[in-house]
Amino acid sequence: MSSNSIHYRSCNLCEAICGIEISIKDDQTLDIRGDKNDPFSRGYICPKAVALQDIYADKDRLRHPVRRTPDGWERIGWAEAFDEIARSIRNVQSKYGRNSVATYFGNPTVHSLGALLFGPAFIRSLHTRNRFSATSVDQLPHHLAAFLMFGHQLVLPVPDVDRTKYFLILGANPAVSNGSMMTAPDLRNRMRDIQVGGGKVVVVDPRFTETARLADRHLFVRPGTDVFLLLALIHVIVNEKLSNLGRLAAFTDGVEPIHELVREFSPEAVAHITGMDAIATREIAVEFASAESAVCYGRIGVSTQEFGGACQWLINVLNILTGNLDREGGAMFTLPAFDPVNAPESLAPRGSFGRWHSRVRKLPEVGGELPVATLAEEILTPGDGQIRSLVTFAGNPVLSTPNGRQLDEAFAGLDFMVSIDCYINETTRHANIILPTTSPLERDHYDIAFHLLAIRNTAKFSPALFERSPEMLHDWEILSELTSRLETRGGTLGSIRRSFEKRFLSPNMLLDLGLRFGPYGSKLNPFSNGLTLRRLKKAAHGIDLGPLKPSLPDRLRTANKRIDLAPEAFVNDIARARSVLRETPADSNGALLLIGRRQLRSNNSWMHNYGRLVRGEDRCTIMMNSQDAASRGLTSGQNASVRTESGSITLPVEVTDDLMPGVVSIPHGWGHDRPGVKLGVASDHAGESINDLTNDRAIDPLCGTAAFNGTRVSVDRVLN
Ligand SMILES: Nc1nc2c(c(=O)[nH]1)N[C@H]1C(S)=C(S)[C@@H](COP(=O)(O)OP(=O)(O)OC[C@H]3O[C@@H](n4cnc5c(=O)[nH]c(N)nc54)[C@H](O)[C@@H]3O)O[C@H]1N2
Ligand SMILES: Nc1nc2c(c(=O)[nH]1)N[C@H]1C(S)=C(S)[C@@H](COP(=O)(O)OP(=O)(O)OC[C@H]3O[C@@H](n4cnc5c(=O)[nH]c(N)nc54)[C@H](O)[C@@H]3O)O[C@H]1N2
Ligand code: SF4
Ligand SMILES: [Mo]
Repeated sequence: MSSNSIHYRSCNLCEAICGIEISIKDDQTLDIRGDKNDPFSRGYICPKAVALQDIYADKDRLRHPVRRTPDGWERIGWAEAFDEIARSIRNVQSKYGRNSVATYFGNPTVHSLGALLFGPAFIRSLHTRNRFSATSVDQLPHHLAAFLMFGHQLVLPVPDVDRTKYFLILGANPAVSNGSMMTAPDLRNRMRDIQVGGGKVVVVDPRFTETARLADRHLFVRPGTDVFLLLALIHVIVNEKLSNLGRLAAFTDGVEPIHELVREFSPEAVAHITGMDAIATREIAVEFASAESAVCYGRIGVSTQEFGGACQWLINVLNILTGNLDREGGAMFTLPAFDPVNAPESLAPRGSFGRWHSRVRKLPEVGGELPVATLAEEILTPGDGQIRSLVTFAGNPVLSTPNGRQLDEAFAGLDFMVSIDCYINETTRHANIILPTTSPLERDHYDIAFHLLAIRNTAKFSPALFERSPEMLHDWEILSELTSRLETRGGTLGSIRRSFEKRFLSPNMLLDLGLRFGPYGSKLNPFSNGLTLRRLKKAAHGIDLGPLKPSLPDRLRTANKRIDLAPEAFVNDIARARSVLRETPADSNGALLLIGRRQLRSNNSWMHNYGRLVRGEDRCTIMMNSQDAASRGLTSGQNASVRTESGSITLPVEVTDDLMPGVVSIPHGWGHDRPGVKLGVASDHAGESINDLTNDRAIDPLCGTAAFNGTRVSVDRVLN
């Protein structure tokens, strides 16, 4: 415990980065509250923050490296573990080539300062093209659109929520998820403020969500068809001559091709595909274009579908054509104190697309990685370049990527697997060695990623609350050790370098450099009062650096410093939408369209082992509309069998007209009853995995992102 008995930090569990105040109670448990003096989160927290202490105290959390043996897991020392890992990976690579080793980095990577700073070098040290991450089941379309339009995959527009007069939300439920690719703690109140200020919030979602309840208007859309809605909105804006780029016109190319592109996509022409009323679509287009300021924001609902890439591109196009990019109340660019956009390429590359392709399905790399939807077949398909060995870091792809059962089978056949993770879970149970990392309260933290996506310019440093126990290592120490062992420079040189790095290249050193040379920094000038890590540390509640400011064309990283509104890859991709428009719709044959949903007391697959978060009713249910339930003789509480070509699961039904007819919803991240999982509480609340149903072949063919939304399922009553 730090000398001060009240401790301030940010919660690192989701993207909202809420400020928290922690004190230790007499019984040694922690009292975790919202920090009212955090200028950004203003005292807001969700129930997960309180569970930060449960992660720290969880007896299932690994506290030393373990090795899998025929008789179960055995404790091993760090040196032994590192030796064996380096030797095994080198063996596989010398036998089968560099690409025979793959990496998968999961979501908590982005919530760890050390992992973000030391992960890239580790991945490079393996010299493999088989790099995977949760990005390709998540926000990859945002990066591709940013790279192709603005010249850098991290030049990401963020909705200026606090000043907008019209907030159009597609496929996001920030009232539960607390926002994503938009760091905005307490979004519920921020949404209310939009309304109080005379603005409007409109939600388009196949479910009448918790966010939709707070909005002025909600419209159902058939899953996977938002690209048609977006094309129709732009069609109306172009046809009604409502387009007005304002100052963006001076540095935007490709307006004409967009006019051409949307011609045949009138609201009337697409209504049978989207299921949306054409008049309502026209109204929204006109309102959006005429609002004093407006911003369209789309998230998981529109990213993880067959047109995910095109959707994120068209969202930018809609914002740009109405002059709402880079203007107050529109979609703006954050200028963080540690600015990854100006960091060295080795840390934050500009981006890339299609430089190489996957071996089996020939899917393109995006930003140096391949779509995880192809990982299983790259392991299971024999031949040159087959993946034989895998390193996972903070990821649980068995539960979080499509067709998880197939991946389970693939992992079981690997020659060697190592997981850097805190638990023995559905994925890591296949590892030969698991290296555990310290938990959030044991490490210093700064949100490199989320200060970049924040709706205000802010900075906050979170010191560790607890000393880590001497036998534990931080994630960056593990990554750094593995990097130096795997790089060819072994021997004495390697060990000198290693000890130099450990002393001088800690995450805090790098952070200090990044802050000093960032946009608010002091550089190396001792007389400057610019930002340094020392100054940031003094501001225990964080620093507010003000509202977002217009920054174009400066912030663009395209070679000509202009926006490309119509990148060829995206424009060509609309050919697919055109052919759908011309097809006669296929009969659904009684199939329903499956979508996901997030839940407040959950966090992807890994927070179900904390009693306070899982108590109460079973949350892993299939929600369905009353018509669809009735026609199958189903009522709430009964079990339904849900089937696809990937597999089948059985789970309780929750009948609700919050869902559009023809659509069903299952939360992801459940399914903890696989053999060998060592999660006591989670196994008692196992639920079923939606990704036992999803299909690894269902992707956005443009960029390989998994197309979870709109999976066709059949649902039947189970006679119990
Ligand atoms: N069907 C469907 N599937 C989805 C989604 C969906 O909406 N629907 N959402 C997708 C999205 S957006 C995401 S981001 C992915 C998430 O997918 P993943 O990133 O693969 O999975 P997580 O559930 O986040 O698992 C995190 C893992 O990190 C470990 N961990 C936690 N903290 C730490 C740490 O500090 N260090 C280390 N080394 N390990 C740690 C946990 O034990 C766990 O094993 O799931 C995706 N899958
Ligand atoms: N409590 C909690 N918070 C989380 C997480 C969590 O697991 N639990 N996960 C975190 C992560 S990793 C992420 S990436 C973010 C995600 O943040 P969000 O994107 O806000 O997450 P979701 O709640 O899944 O919202 C997606 C919405 O899309 C809708 N949808 C599904 N298909 C379609 C479609 O085809 N079209 C449209 N228009 N809508 C569709 C769904 O009904 C749902 O309401 O949340 C983060 N925050
Ligand atoms: S909203 Fe996210 S950051 Fe805020 S307390 Fe909850 S989990 Fe933590
Ligand atoms: Mo995510």
